[in-house]
Amino acid sequence: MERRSFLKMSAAMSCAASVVGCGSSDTRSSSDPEKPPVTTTDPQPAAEVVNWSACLVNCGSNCPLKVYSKDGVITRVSSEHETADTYGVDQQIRACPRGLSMRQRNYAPDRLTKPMKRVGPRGEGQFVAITWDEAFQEIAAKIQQVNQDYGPEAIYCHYGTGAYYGFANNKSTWHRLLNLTGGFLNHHWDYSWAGVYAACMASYGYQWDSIAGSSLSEIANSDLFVGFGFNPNEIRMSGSGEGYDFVKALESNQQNIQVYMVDPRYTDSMRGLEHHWLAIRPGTDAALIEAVIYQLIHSGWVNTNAKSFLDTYCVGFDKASLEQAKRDIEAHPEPFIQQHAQYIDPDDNYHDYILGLGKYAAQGARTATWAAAICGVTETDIVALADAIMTAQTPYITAGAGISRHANGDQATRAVYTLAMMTGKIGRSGVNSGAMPRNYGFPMAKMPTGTNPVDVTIPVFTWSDAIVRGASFTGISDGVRYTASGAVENKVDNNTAALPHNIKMVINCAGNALVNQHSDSNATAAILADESLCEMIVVCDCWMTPSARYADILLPDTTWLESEDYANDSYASGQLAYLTMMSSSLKPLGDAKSMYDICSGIAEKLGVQQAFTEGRTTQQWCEELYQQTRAKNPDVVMPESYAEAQQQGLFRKHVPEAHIAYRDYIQDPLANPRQTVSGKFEIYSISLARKAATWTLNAGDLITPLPQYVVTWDGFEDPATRDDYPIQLCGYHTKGRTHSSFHNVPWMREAVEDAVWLHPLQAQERGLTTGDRVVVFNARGTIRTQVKVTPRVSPGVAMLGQGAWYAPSQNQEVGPSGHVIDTGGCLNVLTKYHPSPIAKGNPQHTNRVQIQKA
Ligand SMILES: Nc1nc2c(c(=O)[nH]1)N[C@H]1C(S)=C(S)[C@@H](COP(=O)(O)OP(=O)(O)OC[C@H]3O[C@@H](n4cnc5c(=O)[nH]c(N)nc54)[C@H](O)[C@@H]3O)O[C@H]1N2
Ligand SMILES: Nc1nc2c(c(=O)[nH]1)N[C@H]1C(S)=C(S)[C@@H](COP(=O)(O)OP(=O)(O)OC[C@H]3O[C@@H](n4cnc5c(=O)[nH]c(N)nc54)[C@H](O)[C@@H]3O)O[C@H]1N2
Ligand code: SF4
Ligand SMILES: [Mo]
Repeated sequence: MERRSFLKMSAAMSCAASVVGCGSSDTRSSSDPEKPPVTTTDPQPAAEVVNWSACLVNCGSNCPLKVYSKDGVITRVSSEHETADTYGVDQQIRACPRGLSMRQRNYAPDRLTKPMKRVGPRGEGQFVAITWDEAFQEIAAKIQQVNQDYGPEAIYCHYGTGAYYGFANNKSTWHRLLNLTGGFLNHHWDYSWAGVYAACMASYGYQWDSIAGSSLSEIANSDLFVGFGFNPNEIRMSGSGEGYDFVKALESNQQNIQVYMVDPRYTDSMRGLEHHWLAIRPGTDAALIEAVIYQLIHSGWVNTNAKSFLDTYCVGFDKASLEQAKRDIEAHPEPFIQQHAQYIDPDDNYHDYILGLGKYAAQGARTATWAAAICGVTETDIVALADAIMTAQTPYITAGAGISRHANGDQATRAVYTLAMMTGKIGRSGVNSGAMPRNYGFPMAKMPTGTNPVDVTIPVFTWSDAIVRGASFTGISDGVRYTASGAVENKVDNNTAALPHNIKMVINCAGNALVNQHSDSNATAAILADESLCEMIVVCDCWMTPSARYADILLPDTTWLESEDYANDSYASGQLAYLTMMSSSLKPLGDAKSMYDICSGIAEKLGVQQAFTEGRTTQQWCEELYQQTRAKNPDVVMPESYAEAQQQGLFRKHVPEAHIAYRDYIQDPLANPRQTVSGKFEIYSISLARKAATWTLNAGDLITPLPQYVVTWDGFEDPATRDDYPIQLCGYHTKGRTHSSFHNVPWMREAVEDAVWLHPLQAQERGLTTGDRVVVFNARGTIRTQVKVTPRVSPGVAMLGQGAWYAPSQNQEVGPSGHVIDTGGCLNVLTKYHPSPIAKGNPQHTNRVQIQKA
């Protein structure tokens, strides 16, 4: 892309984002792009060549990129634009501005070019260059020593979503290596969806049903759309992404659809597409939903319209339903299921809970008046939403994962599922279960990782605590699980799983979740800085990120554009599937090596190189895996060899049939039982009833079998923090970055400037106007950033895009919290390390803060 058109586009994007001051973006955008290194003095200019590569960041699309270069140096990066661009036939898989900024990212001044070893105190960022041989030797020696002194459970391979290669990705390489040397501690869940998975297992029985809702294209057949924290136009921005699918489905809708969006922020997924924006307070969706359901029950609508659905397909609506479930489970032939009967309390049913009857008489009814005071949505709007749901024949209800990344987010997600059940219409065309829509990926072969001799995993969010006290982690206190999965998922956490040791070695590859993306950055940094706790940290990245500064050994990886590999369309590219066979004409910067070559080098030092490589080079593996991929896709015309496929670059596949959630179960519930304890949809989760009775919870946490709104730490109603920190601060995934990725690209910082969004009421109280420098703080830390005053956020709420790079003040300036100010504006300086009650997931959107002029 031409520099000028990029600037125009970034200016347009800046205005669309309504960040600060977009009046004169064209003239402000005067910074020159990075100068790529000059590698030739040849007076005869080299010809420009083009290679297919891909953007392998974690936004769910892996857009193909066309990389133009001369003599091994990138000249420009463009997108796929060869086709006629007919939606659903040959639509262009256009990259967003992040992918298109890859030239600047590739040559960023903070690129890592040599293996390095820490010299100063850990975290201070002082390194010396070492040879690859020294790096391999040190890492291999430490793997052996930690294995001997503690055991393989003390070697933890961390989460990292920066490089979705088909071949040399971090799991295929590092997991394969470590499985050959005694094993390692792995994690279950991810930072994205931990609470969603746990919610889905409790309500619908199966983790992966959480991303198998009805296809977005089914919105075309729907007469009501209700989205909770649903923002595909900022989080799935690819030409093949869900954002485009969503807009197209609305465009082709002939059902006079009404669109309700429930979000504390007016997002780009609205822009007038919505009829109603319900500006909710973060963390209060369950209260809103309870009041909507109160309208459904109290009006008699449920009795007439949904009761037979609830009786046939669900457990827990009323006392009779739970009494029946108790009898059925007492008579169940499988002892594990049978023992759950003791935990079922028929008085704890949803009907009584919502109407404030029986056991819940003292609590009172969940009326619109009650909910409005909590969630900030007016009574009138709550009643109108309930009316819309009662009128609709084909309600499509869905939720993004933002609502789950909260203190009680597991249950907020269950509340959405329950709302979908209460409509009594799941299984029809146009209707959804509340889950995220199903997407299709291009089937692709990967290098096998082997079997991990370590048979326990920890919830991903708990790794930092496992460095401090992992040896006391058990299944019932910290969510440790055996590695069994699949049909027994509801059973695996009812076990005696325990961790034998604290984590002593961390391998962090293609991730910035050591300090930046994990919660409570200041406290986490202190844990990492203590060399007596974690004895070695290995980081493999392409740039000097905040997490890379905490490395003992720092390994420079080649970038996507420098790699020979392949990638599919990842996990959120809607109903188009594709495969990019990547090639490169670039000279990798410095001594960077691929993850495959890095792990192969370590494998040699550990005497397992042959087993690791099976004697194959990268090219040979790609050829082998290409052939396997080809065999998996007989419907796609693919050339004979990997090399020819690299020339062609891109392979597409349309997925013909839309998915309708639970159609099979609704048609024949006995033949298609759910994997819940009862085999049905559970409004009252029987496995949660067991957990509520048997788990050891953190102070203040609560597990309820029903999806209840509860008052949480740092929530809207939290009595402990609401006076000192009167503003609710909620994060979101900004289009200016993918998490922390692309933060170091000046073009992107210019296009979407970081700013904390604040409602005019709170701004006025503080004398703040757009562009003012502010400090945002709570008991955990202080960040400094700028403010954007806008009615695009709920009153009393501040919103901040997550992922800015943690940068504690170099001259040790201390903020109102008593901590060194983070001048980078990293949201995680303010987030709490407090795993959610059920999933033990990351509640990073639940925060309370104070904001002042800096
Ligand atoms: N541009 C961009 N795209 C991305 C990413 C990125 O960083 N940048 N990250 C990718 C990844 S890995 C993931 S997991 C997904 C994340 O996608 P999501 O999990 O959907 O993203 P979030 O931005 O956290 O939340 C979505 C919306 O929920 C709203 N929200 C937050 N709290 C609440 C609440 O309590 N109630 C309601 N009703 N709404 C709430 C937010 O304002 C936001 O608009 O995005 C992916 N795509
Ligand atoms: N406060 C708050 N925190 C959050 C979230 C939130 O909503 N709020 N969201 C959470 C979610 S959903 C997620 S998924 C996580 C994401 O957390 P991460 O998985 O850490 O994602 P990124 O920040 O994108 O980091 C990717 C890393 O990979 C590196 N990288 C890129 N390309 C390559 C490569 O080719 N090779 C190697 N070796 N490295 C490469 C990048 O430089 C970067 O350091 O963050 C979580 N953190
Ligand atoms: S939409 Fe996602 S995969 Fe595509 S270019 Fe943008 S960040 Fe990369
Ligand atoms: Mo994520």
